[in-house]
Amino acid sequence: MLASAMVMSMMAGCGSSEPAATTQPAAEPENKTEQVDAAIESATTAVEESGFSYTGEGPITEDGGSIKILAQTSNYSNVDITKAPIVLKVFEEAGVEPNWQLLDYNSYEEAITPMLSAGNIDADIIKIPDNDPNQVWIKSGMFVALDQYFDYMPNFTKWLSENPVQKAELTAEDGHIYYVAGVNVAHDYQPVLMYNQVWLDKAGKTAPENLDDFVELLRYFKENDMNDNGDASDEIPMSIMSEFLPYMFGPAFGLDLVSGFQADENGKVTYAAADSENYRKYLEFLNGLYKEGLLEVEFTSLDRDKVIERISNDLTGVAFDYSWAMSMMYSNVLPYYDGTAATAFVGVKPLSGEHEGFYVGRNFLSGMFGVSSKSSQIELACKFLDYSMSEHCQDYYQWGIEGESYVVNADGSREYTEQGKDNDWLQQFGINPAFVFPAQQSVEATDILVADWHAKINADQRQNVVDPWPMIYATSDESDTINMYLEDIQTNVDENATAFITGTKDIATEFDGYISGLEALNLPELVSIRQQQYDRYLKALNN
Ligand SMILES: [Ca+2]
Repeated sequence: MLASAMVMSMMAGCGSSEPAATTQPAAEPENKTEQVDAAIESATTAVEESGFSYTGEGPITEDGGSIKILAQTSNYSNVDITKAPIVLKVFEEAGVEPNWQLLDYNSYEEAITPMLSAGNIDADIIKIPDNDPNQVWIKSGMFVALDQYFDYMPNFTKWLSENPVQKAELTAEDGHIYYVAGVNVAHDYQPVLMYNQVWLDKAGKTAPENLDDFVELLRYFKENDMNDNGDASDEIPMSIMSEFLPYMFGPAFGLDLVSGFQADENGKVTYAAADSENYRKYLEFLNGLYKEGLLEVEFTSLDRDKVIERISNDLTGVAFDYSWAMSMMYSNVLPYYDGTAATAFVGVKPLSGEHEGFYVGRNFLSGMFGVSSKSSQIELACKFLDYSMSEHCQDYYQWGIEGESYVVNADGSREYTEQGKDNDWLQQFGINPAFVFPAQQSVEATDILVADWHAKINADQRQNVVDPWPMIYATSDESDTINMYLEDIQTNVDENATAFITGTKDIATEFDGYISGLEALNLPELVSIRQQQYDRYLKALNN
């Protein structure tokens, strides 16, 4: 099998034409995405010597062959992704055989990074361990500029045309695109503020929309016997893991502390935790909650298991976590949950203060795949990668195969079959195979997995979710400076935040020293780099 696969791949290699040099691009184009745009516009369907042409549907070739893929195993240890029917279906329709090199999901980055650094990889398609933020692999020349093969990538070029933000993010500093990316659900099912609806009703209140009403509600929860056990002192008004405090309260002060860097409407970049006015107010607010016992003493050591334990004992009224937790981990453990929103932990609008609240989403792009410049069959690899990201295949990734994992109802809606509702079975079937293909997550398929009321809350809150700091490739100078300074700054910010909130540092007398401390750690230089990067991003986006 292996020998014949090798012969096939060598034969296929004979027919491949030499691509133009990619490591020495011409002068920087006026507009960053100019080259990519030109490549999209001029892309035609390549017709091969045999007369076969790939138009975006399977098969991708009439000659068979195999594709060597270096990627990850499933994150489910009992799933062999190479045997998953969905994955096999993609190869079957493409008309090629898989030749896998899969590394363990949990140690992928550690295992593949030295291989990439040494450049001794024999694969056609490679899943990179991160998003290559500093263009390390791009600059190594290890990956082909895909825009030079857009004649073979009709699905990818269509997707780029329809997604200008992601196109701008994927365009490297040299104006080329090197990776096909998977796509996260990024504005849906993100971290959200949740209340115990039964406690809210008992208090005769609706969900607060501003900080003042929120504090009033916490006081009410603290002072009253919300769980009706005859003891008015065992209630913990809110149970928030410390990493979610910036998500929950930063926006009311106009701060995206989750991304760290943020740009205002004029494109001016600042560092949120160095905002001498708003960040100070944020710390004063949290310090106030702490002093009053509304933010508990152990907030830094609270983990999700403890939150779940409290909720199962009906001890707490407010939570903040990934939306997923709402019906899947929190509501379902409440003693009186009956499957309806009236007895659940329910997600609500973000809190507002002097600034209108928002939720911070995440980046859409994830899981990047490139074609090796050492591949003996670059065109075939580009076609396979293109086919594997087509809408047709995304439908497999999100739903599986009709009649097996899902059925189509008379009204055209879909639902998972009984087997499809069994997560273990569905994982073995190969649902969302982002370990090996550029898979795109789907909101619709997620809606079906959660309670109906939960899907409705998600749809209501989508409008309040904003993009985080965009993914922007760094130049090597920029990445050197970022690597040198950013980690120390982040550590300093985290340590000081805890000290100011708990009062071991005094905001009135020590906050100015904190700000000048950040300057001494070279924050201004970092902000000017982020400004430079953001300007590049805007230029690519506004093309
Ligand atoms: Ca009580």
